[in-house]
Amino acid sequence: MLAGAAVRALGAVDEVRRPADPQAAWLTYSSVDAHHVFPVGTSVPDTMLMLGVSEIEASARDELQLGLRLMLHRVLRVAASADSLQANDVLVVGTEEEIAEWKPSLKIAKPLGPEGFRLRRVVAGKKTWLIVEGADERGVLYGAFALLRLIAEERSLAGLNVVEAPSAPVRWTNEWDNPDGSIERGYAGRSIFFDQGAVRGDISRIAGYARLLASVGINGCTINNVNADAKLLQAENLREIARVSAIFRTYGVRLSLAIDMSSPQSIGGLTTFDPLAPEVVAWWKEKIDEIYSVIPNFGGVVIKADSEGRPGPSQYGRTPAEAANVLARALKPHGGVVLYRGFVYNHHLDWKDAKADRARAGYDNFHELDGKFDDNVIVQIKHGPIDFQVREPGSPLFAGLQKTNEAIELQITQEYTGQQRHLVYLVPMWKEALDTDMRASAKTPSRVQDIVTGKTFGQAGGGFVGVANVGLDDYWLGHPLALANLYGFGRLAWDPALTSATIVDEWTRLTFGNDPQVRSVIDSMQLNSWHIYEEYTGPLGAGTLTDIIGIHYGPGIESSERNGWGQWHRADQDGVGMDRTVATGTGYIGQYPAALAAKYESLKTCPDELLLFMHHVPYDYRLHSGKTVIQHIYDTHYAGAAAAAAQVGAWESLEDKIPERTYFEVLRRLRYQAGHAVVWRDAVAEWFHETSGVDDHLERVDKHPNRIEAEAMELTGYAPVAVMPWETASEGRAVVCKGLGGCSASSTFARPDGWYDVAVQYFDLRNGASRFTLQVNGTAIDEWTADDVLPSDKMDGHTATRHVVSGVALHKGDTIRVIGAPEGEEPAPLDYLEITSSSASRPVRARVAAR
Ligand code: GCV
Repeated sequence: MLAGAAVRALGAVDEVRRPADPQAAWLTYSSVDAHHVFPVGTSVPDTMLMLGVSEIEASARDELQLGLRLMLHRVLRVAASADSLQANDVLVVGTEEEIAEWKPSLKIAKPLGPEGFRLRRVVAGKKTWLIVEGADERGVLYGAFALLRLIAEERSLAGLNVVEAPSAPVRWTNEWDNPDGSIERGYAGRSIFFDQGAVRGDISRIAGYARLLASVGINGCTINNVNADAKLLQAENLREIARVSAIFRTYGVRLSLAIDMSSPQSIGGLTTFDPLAPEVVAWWKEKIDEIYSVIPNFGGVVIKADSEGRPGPSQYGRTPAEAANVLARALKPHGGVVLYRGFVYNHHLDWKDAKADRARAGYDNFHELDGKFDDNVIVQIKHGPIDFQVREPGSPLFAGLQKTNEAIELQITQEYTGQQRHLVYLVPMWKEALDTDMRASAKTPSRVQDIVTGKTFGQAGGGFVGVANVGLDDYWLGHPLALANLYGFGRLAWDPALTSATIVDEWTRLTFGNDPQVRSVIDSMQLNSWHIYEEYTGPLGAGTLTDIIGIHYGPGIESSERNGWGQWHRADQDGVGMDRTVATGTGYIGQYPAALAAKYESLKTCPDELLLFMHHVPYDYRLHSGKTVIQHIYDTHYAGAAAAAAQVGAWESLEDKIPERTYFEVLRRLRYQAGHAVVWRDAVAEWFHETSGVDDHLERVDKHPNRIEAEAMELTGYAPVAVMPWETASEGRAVVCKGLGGCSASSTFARPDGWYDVAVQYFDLRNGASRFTLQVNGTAIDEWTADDVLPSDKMDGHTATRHVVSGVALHKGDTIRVIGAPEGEEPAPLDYLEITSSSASRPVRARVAAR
């Protein structure tokens, strides 16, 4: 349809993005050098011709106006109609159909793929048209964002000719938000959607989020936890959810809901939720019709069933396919889909059974159902067979379903990868999964990305789901640099062939500008970060050696053993690793197509980085690298912690080039991460040392010449206690202060005079904010409050924290004292001091004393 007028006010976008507002994320639209974008012979358009009037095209128009105004300082006039168009330099925006209707000569025979776009610059006599052409309305919006990205990157538009379409129709995020406003595995504040049991009154953050999603081509968002609360399907809640959907709609994002399979019983009042019972089938149909009556562009439902205690069809002897199809048939007339999660497993496995294996569950539960799912059902499969560990192989289920739509589930929220306190750019990890060649077909490529985009088996209804869990935090995900993961998820879903380096460089440029130093430092910090994190956490595919049955954050090496959850690494005094071979193990490897199974089955060809996922080996087993397994564990943990520390210096080199607030937000986290990496290093290295009895060739493990244990200091008020798990405190012990007036721990410095860095290792519990003061000869040289909100109220691997005071002048015989003042339920717990020669070039002043 040709647009006559209908120009929506610019306000909507302006409200979302205020200058220098972190909420703008990568849509900062900083000024660019117009000469790069419009080189000699070209000029910046001054007029925009909007050929369509839909809500989504209006969003495209607003975005283009905003972006050009901020980046090129050009306020675009919107032409009232195509007929009245006088200007020579025009930005033309519309769908293929609208453009062909406006100027038939511009029609290109080959149609764009669904949701795709074409950007081109056409010169016709005196007229120059910069054309944003979409296959449909979403394509127009995606084209607008793509053009703005090119401008932000200062690319020349002189020969503009770009044609793109997304790799797959499903490009969704899942948000694990609960109606009470909490977010399961969310690390960035409370829900932007819900509060106190219902949709929030203030939903102002939602437009900003939808805009970010659309800017990278995400077209769906499931707003509630897969551990779903059935009451969200009640009429009054659906009406409220419709408010959210109306905002999403303007950015082409379809809202969807996670559902609880027992809803027909729990909120519907039926006596059963057997998916095949006629009254249950009727209930779902009616409910889905009701949803569409209030949310006309509803995307569909996500189902977690028979998993981690959730109700499911197995209760009635029904299969996931039978359950999924009931929903699929109710959704079909409306164009909705079912995402049925392949994350179905028994969490009461017998850990003593050497053949039991959680990794087998996805394939075992779904493989036989291949071909039994309706065509609007998509099986949503986590990228690895366990649960978002720091390293896993691609799930064999990807190749196990050949007649079923599949979506890969990637986790943007860093549940097992540092919870947005540690910098971990996840795109390289996702790329490894997506690039894994399943060797499932001799004729067609069968990388995981080929399978989920339908190229291998022709099942083209699936795609990509990213568990985002953004929150009310200004930076959406907590860590400002973690936004590269949300950005990267969208870009990969659009085009999984993009490289990790390309994606991060785009993100850096859009977020921080085109300064080469900024790009090079941030890109390389991000690109190295996953490897660094893996080095100091979970080695060789053993999994993240964290507190598996709890919060999944700090080290907790034994927690995965001797329970039914099946995240075992099976480390004992003789060796480590899960034997998943066909020959002697759980048989998991046999779930892969033969060629890939052969590679994993043989120790000769199994890649080192997956060794302990696939095999159980003795500690002196030699890797392809030539190192023994145990020495590799020691070396990588030391290397990883050192590399984490080096990230701090890299970031500091950008001090003058990053907006101040963001600079300090990141710096604080990197410093914390460097300290926590030492906690990880020591916990893992010392646990394996103790368990294996094998010494570190480089004599680092369990040897800390610069350390002064708190329990060995002269204590006033402080009392020694044992810490559990033992490996999360130096020597397994710390001291706590029970006296309200404060306690102190002192030591006489016995080393040569010089400049030193003093690291104070303590525990920062969630339920208190103790004060610490560091004194030298009675003069306070630093003081701080342990007021971080780490995810535990105990002394353990989650709360172990380090505060470093750099550049302290110490003389032999000085008295070093830590004074701890408890607050709340936190007894100012202290673990040790570590005093190392300082690299700092300037001394600290006695800040506190001088005040
Ligand atoms: C939403 C893991 C997480 C759970 C999560 C589950 C899932 O087990 O720890 O919090 O539940 O995966 O993906 O369903």
